This record gives sequence, structure tokens and C-alpha cells, in this order.
Amino acid sequence: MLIRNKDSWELSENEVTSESDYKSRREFIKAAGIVSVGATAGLLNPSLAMATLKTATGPYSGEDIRDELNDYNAITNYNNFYEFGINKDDPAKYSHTLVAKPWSVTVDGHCENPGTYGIEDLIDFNKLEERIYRMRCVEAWSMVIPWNGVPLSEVINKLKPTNRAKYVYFETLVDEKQMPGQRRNVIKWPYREGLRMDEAMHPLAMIAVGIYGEELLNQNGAPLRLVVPWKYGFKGVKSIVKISFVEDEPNTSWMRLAPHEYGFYANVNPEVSHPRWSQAKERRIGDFSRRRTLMFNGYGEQVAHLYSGMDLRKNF
Ligand SMILES: Nc1nc2c(c(=O)[nH]1)N[C@H]1C(S)=C(S)[C@@H](COP(=O)(O)O)O[C@H]1N2
Ligand SMILES: [Mo]
Repeated sequence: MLIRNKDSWELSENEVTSESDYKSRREFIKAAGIVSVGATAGLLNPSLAMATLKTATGPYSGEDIRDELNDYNAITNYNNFYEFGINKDDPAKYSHTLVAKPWSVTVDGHCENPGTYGIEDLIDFNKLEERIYRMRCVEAWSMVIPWNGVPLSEVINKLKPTNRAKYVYFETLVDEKQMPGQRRNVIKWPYREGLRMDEAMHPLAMIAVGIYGEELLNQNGAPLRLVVPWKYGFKGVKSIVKISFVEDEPNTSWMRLAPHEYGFYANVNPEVSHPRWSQAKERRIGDFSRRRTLMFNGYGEQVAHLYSGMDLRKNF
């Protein structure tokens, strides 16, 4: 097993897959005709599982998402995490100063259970799921990553938002000693993100704590980060220390920096260009040529209804 720090994880072999036996597990999954994402979403909604299966096996013609997994080395060495520098290899080089354990998260705003929680109180480490998701960065590269985590809705349900909560807002840690990139004001710290409550409760939105059955490395946002597969990667706020339930649309980091370039929704949309470059194509890390980008990153069947009636050119 490659899982470290058994004390906080205490997982058996079949609950989380190590990288080395990942391949055989995948063969098993394939033989059973189930993909992880379909299987897990299916527990919540059978029709969603069907849609997920379809999407997972063929949105790019002939693609089987399981065969496109990026390797662990790429996933952990090609990162965006400005708290450690702006180059793709900075987070792997400089994030060792982050102390991800112990970790607590402060919860406030419109909910019945505000307070400060240890990560183990928010995440059920015995019920981690494995989900293979595409990640599409606004810079037009992409990866396929096998995440380990729980649906964001499970965390939110523990906190019991009231009906005044219309959005959920997240912040990353601020600490120049642990995050030396924060000495420069590339963005206004803390890194801030948010989702509309129905987006946050969607079964595809997840809080990840691992990749390839290993605890998240610091560069990937240890010990917990958001993953929203139908949105650009920047929505996936890392190393979360604060969750707030709010009434008004949060002003997120990238919107503050460049409101004409980055909107609140940030849905992957090949038809809406970034003002300085097209979003129609992407390069999967490891590939030589580019491929067509899919609406909602290929998860349209599951999430398009969240935006019905909205003008996605205005609400980008
Ligand atoms: N706190 C914080 N979270 C962040 C970022 C960041 O700079 N700081 N970068 C975002 C961007 S732009 C992307 S594409 C993803 C990259 O996640 P990865 O490095 O794990 O692949 O993290 C997102 N989360
Ligand atoms: Mo990104």
C-alpha cells in the first residue's frame, strides 16, 4: 500500500486502490461494465448513472476516459497553485513548507452547524469514493485524474445550511511562512471561490483528499480541495480552511483580478472564448495534438439543466 499515515486514513485495500494495483482494479471495473463515476453517482440517481456511463465512454469520438488517465508524475508536477509560485513546476518544488496535518476548517454563515472542524469531522474517510474526472484548465490544457474523495453534498449536509444560503464560498489558507508565493500579490489572498448552492449539491461536485489512492500531495491542494469537473480548473480551490454559506454571489479571486476575463460560473464552454484566446480546443497533457473541447467538459447531460434559461455568454 502506498497510503501513508494510516492513523488518519485507516483504509483497507479494497476501499482505496494503491497506484500499483490500480491497473488490475481498472481491468475489473471494465469487465464489470461500470466506471467509477457512473457507479458512485448511480447510488444517488440511476438515470444520472446511465448518462454518466454514456458520457464517460464516448464524448470525444472513440475515447474511453479510463484509458486516458494522466500519470501520477504529471498530475503532481504540472500544477497551478499560485501560493507557491506562478510556474507549473513551482508547486512541486516549493510546497513542502505547507503543514497539512493537523488541519481544521472554519464554517460560518447561514447554517445550523457553524464552528471549527477537524478534517476528520467533515470527511468520512471510511467512505471515500474513486472518481475519474477530466480537468480542463482555462489555459487550454487538460488532464484526466483519478480522485479519491466524497461528494461535496455530504459535507454540506453535515453543516445544514438554512434556506437563506444561496451560495457556498471557500477560502484557501493564508500564511506567508507556509505559502511563500503569498509574499507577492499576484492575486489578493486568500484564494477565494464559490458555487451556487444547487451546483454545490450536484452529485458530481466533490471534495477530494487523494489521487491514485494516495493522500493529496501539497501541490495538489492537501489536505482537501474542491473538484468541479464541468468547470474550469480554477474553481477547484485548494487547501481549504474556510467554508461560508452566503446570500449573495461571492466575489471570487479571478473575477476580482480580471472581471471581463473570468466569470463566476466558469463553466467549460468551447463557444465562449477567453478574451485573449479561444477555448475551442485543448491539449491533454501528454498528447502532442489538440482535441476539441466539449461543452461542460463532457458532463453536459448531467449538469446542463442547472443553467437552463441562462445566457451563458453573459454568465460565463
Ligand atoms: N488556492 C489555490 N487553488 C487553486 C489554484 C491556486 O492558484 N490557488 N489554481 C487553480 C487552477 S487555475 C487549477 S487549473 C487547479 C490545478 O489543480 P492541480 O494543480 O491539482 O492540477 O487548481 C486550482 N486551485
Ligand atoms: Mo487553471
